[in-house]
Amino acid sequence: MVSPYEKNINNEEKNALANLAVSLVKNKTIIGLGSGSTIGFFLEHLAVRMKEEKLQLKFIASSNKIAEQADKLNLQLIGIEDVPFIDQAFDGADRVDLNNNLIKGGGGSLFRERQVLLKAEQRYILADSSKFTKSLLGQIIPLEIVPFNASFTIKRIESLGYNIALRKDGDNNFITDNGNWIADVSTQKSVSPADIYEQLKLMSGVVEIGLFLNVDYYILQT
Ligand code: ABF
Repeated sequence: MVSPYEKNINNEEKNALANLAVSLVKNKTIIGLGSGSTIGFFLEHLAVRMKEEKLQLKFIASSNKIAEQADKLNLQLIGIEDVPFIDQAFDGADRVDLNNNLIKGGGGSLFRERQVLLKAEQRYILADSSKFTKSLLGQIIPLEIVPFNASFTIKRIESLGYNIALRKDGDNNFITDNGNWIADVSTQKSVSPADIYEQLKLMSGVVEIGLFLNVDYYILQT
């Protein structure tokens, strides 16, 4: 699956971020996991700390992909419905602006990531230097859309002046863990992220938008 966001191949930063985040994990808590490569590093390092310090942690995954990685590390996964809240959530982002507004969804897990973040009491976003940008104006914004009548949903989005491309996974449409599609929307610098959110999030057929605005997250950076 091709994400519209170039990835920072500098894994050194991601590892440093992961280690910083691991040091913030509190024992006997429930940890929410975003998806993405940085959280992959976070899990690997946390598994080491858990063994060394015999930490007792339970995990809620925001994607099948990160759940599989947690499973391989023999971490205890529970369902998001099993608990009334999550103590700490750790996640990544594709872009972070000067006001800590985020673009997320490059990995296609934006709906469940937002659910995990919403349920968490403390929310940490691990962002390497390639993610920071002065503004989110004119960026590509991922949308999760329902396949039923999707061509009409796309036409309605295009009628608002947006260019939109269904994200591919090989020759097929990328399918999210919720059985939906991802549409990457190119936006104009003349339209604010708040207006884009307003226009597109309310559109029938759109499940989630990759704009996380005015959020109270701790941004962990190197
Ligand atoms: C996830 O982290 C997604 O929202 C986003 O696409 C991804 C980017 O992080 P990384 O660069 O670590 O893969 O939360």
